[in-house]
Amino acid sequence: MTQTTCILIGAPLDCGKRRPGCLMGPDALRTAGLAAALGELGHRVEDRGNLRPDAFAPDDPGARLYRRNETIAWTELLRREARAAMAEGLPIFLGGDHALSLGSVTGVADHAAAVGRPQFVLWLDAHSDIHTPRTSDSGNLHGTPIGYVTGRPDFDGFPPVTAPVPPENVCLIGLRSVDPAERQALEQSPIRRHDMRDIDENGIARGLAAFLEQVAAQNGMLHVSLDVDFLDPAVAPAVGTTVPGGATVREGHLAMEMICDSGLMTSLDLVELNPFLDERGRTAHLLVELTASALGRRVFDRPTRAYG
Ligand code: EXY
Ligand code: MN
Ligand code: MN
Ligand code: MN
Repeated sequence: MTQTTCILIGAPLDCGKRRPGCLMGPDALRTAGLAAALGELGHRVEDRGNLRPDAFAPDDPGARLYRRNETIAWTELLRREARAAMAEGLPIFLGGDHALSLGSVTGVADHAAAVGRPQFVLWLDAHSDIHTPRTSDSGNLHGTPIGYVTGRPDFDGFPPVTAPVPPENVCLIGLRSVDPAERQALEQSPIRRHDMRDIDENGIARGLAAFLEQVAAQNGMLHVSLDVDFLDPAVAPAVGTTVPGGATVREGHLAMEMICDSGLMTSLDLVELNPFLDERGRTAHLLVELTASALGRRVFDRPTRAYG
């Protein structure tokens, strides 16, 4: 693939859920060799270090929404950083839990709106993350980014979403844990969704290829959000929200290789890595390998598949 400027943005945000540890994610990804792997593929790699949010009002530990003020501060910061990085290269957001995407996705969508192109989002996750603060029964904001970026209501105090991602531009792949309120929202939504049964029956390539065709046909920008729990916990144990029956290593690589072949990816999140739960760094290493596949690593070159 063509040389890309990969901008690594560390976001040690750990406020989207109760179980701590994702704050170590950016450094685990660095330790697992992310920059070197991308450099070996011929890309320019710029590591911007770890972000730190501005001061925020203390969160009430007993509040229904967990660490809301802190999440808002991260959202504002990440949105700004994402918007700026989009003008300079391909940002790779090193999480941090999935609340990171409230900021990364709104920031890249702001950029897409500014350049007059539609924004698309590919969400690789066991969960649909489409709650709003009102529907979430856990109060954990890492379960809400799809709700936020598509413009669902009730995100009081959060930055207004001025460039919402149209639900028909979102594709969820890997689903196997969906709360009743999320299921209801999805059933009324044009969001594309592929649960694990769909992957079992049709393979991961079919739904993904159809989505990539849609992105290409509209000259879209593609944000890919990779949650560790998309993968089966047997191969990716370092995540607090394991759900058995996830994607295999091969399905993960095929998805990443197809994304690479499409030439459509313009930004990437690597989220929910909790190094405290890892086994000798194997999950961090797998994320590095998958990212390398998304950015051109191949056993053999193949004729590139044209989309659109
Ligand atoms: N749906 C559940 C909740 O709202 O608490 C679980 C959310 C897990 C979200 C992980 C990051 O993908
Ligand atoms: Mn998630
Ligand atoms: Mn998840
Ligand atoms: Mn829930």
